[in-house]
Amino acid sequence: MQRREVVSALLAPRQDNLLTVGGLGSSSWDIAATADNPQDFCLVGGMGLTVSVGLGLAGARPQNRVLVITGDGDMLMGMGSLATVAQIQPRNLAIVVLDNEMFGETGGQPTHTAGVTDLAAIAKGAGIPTTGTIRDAAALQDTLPHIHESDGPVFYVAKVSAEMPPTVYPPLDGPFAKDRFRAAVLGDGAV
Ligand SMILES: Cc1ncc(C[n+]2csc(CCOP(=O)(O)OP(=O)(O)O)c2C)c(N)n1
Repeated sequence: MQRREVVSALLAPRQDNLLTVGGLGSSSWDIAATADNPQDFCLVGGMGLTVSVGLGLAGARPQNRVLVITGDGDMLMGMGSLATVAQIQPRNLAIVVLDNEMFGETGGQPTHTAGVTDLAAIAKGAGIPTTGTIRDAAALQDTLPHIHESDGPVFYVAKVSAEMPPTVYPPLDGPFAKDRFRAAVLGDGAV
């Protein structure tokens, strides 16, 4: 699949109560290319903690659906977070890994998923009840209701091609991005 098509399918049309957390680099550019939405918080350069940030947000905002969209390199660095997600079992958390089997931002070095590593199996083994690997558009359409509505936590790997589409930046000013997200979630009085 093409990564931008996957992220477009995830975010458009968009549910009002959806908050997204984007991983570093490419997944953040994909989210920004879909729309500049204040309910998206993109880590941009921070690696390995995207699921942890999403987990904390899901706990703080049970009235929202939280969708983590990140890359295989980020997920491999933060695999332990899947065990913590499984322990806590947040019903409102969904995780989608855009798996291009490489560290795209840093030049396309192959990751472990290009070899023998299966992130969906790792998530299942960690104790996340709903997991899977999506390989084509039809499977993605079938999976969208689970990502957006099923009791979580849910975890899916979306296999995407190695293409690197043009960069579209989300806000890169950290304090601005944080304040904009807080205001979108909690109201203007929160900043
Ligand atoms: C702690 C840390 N180590 C290394 C980097 C350098 N780095 C930036 S992007 C990236 C690759 C990310 O790969 P992946 O999550 O698979 O995203 P892709 O761009 O392939 O979608 C790396 C290693 C970093 N930002 N932070």
